[in-house]
Amino acid sequence: MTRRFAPHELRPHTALDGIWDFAYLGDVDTDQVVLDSIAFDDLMAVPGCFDATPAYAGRRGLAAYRTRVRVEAGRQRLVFDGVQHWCRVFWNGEPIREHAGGFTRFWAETEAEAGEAEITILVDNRFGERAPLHMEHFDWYAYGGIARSVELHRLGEAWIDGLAIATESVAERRVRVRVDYAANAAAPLPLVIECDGRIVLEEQVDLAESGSVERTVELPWAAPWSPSDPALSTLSVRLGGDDMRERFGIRDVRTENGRITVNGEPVTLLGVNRHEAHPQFGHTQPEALVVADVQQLRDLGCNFVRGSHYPLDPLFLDLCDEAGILVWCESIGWQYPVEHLTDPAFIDAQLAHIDEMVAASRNHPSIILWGILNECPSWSEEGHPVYARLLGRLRELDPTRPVTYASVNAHDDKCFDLVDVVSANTYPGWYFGGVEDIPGELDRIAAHVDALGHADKPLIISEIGAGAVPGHVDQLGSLWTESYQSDLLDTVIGHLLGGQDRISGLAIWVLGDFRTTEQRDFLLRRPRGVNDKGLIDEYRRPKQAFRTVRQHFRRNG
Ligand code: ADA
Repeated sequence: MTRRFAPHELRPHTALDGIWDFAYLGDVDTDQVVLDSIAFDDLMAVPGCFDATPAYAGRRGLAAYRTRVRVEAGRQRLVFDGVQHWCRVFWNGEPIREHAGGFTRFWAETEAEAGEAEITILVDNRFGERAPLHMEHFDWYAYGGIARSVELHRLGEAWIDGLAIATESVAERRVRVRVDYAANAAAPLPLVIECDGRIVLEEQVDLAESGSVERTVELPWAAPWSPSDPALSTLSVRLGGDDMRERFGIRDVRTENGRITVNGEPVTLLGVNRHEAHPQFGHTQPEALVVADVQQLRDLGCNFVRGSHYPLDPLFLDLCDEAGILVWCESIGWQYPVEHLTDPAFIDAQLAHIDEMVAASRNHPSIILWGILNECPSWSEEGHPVYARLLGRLRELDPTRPVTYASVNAHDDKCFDLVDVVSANTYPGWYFGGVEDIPGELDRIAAHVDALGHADKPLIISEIGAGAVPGHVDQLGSLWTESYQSDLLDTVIGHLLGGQDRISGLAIWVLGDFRTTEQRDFLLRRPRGVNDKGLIDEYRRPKQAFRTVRQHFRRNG
């Protein structure tokens, strides 16, 4: 998997990205599939989304991927960075893991003999009970496949499962390091922590069969990370013969007096929402695409991006760390119905997904906010305990970052008491009212949130925007023209930056156009089958609004 630093120097590992054997099996019963009888009659790129390729465009069903790899004897760990959206993993024909939910890292383990091993993955992009996090009505196309990278790791007598690096004091350059490990047997082993090439801790630790070791280290040479000066450090942990490295930044995020602060400095968030989607690659993010997207974010003058509506590609986060772009990272969700939200299987799947999101992304200094459940029933009585549980899990896993969710209707929300940052999606001038109603609506949201008793919490407009069919213009500047979208966003930003100081963050909906669901009622509201509220189209060509937003953001950034 392409990262901007090497996560392991000692641990033997092999990238399995490349061209795999492929078979599209269709709408079959997964449990009836006999691996030996699968005719692998095609090839597929890994990472890649099979239903974004011309041969399988739009198909929903089961697909089989197969590759072979030579291994040395011992414990093998297959690391998947994201498979859409349900899979069963086989090692030499034996099932070793099932996983539900796309966009997050998970692994499958087995003990193996030396020699050639055959890895087969059944990947299902159908909707249903097996993948309760993904629903057909979501306003984006749920592409399927091994969408992110795959690696094979060989584990020894003891191994590191994860590192959690949290700033304790920016002034004293002090960080807390937690090493999660597992071992074949309880035993003492040497632990070495090195940062930026300097050894900061060396000791012998008594390991149990699994557990965590926590230590505090000071890094006096390390500069703090901030949006204007995104200084990064690399920390390397060696435990016996295994190692893991993470890149991080010393920084502190808080909410104080209605503002988000980074290292004590209030920030005004100016940015966009971004989907990880492309007509040719689906949810897969080729390096060239990620680099280009970050270039466009920088060109726009953004200091903020909301990863709508699922956990983000690790390379994108690496590049945001380097660019000093602040990130809202959220678990998957889009207008789940109340019944879905209260289903225990769904809640378990969300909790597992949140655990995976935090484990994979927690060390990125660019992430300043965790989010959940975009536009779900936070207006309902049933929603409150679910929001409390999921936000509680986030706080438990990571008490260092504020938590939020994007409310579908701030005027009728029942969960603002549970968050650190209040976030409201609103579409004045598009789904209701005209452009002239925008300032009043934004002010009304702010007044309502304050009246509820949350005046001390930062307030973000987490979505606002208008559709624009690329290249469409008319004399009237009517709906769907590039000029209507541009005028609407000009009004939004003009108001937010024109003297009001209650709302301190904006994520425009959306950076780029993207394909929506196949559901007919939705398609009738989405010309070309595309959500075209992008500042750029799905091939990243700028619309008029891109230039309008850039002028504002650059002037104020
Ligand atoms: C919602 C939703 C977005 C998108 C948007 C729109 O606010 O959160 O994902 O669907 O509406 O374009 O209507």
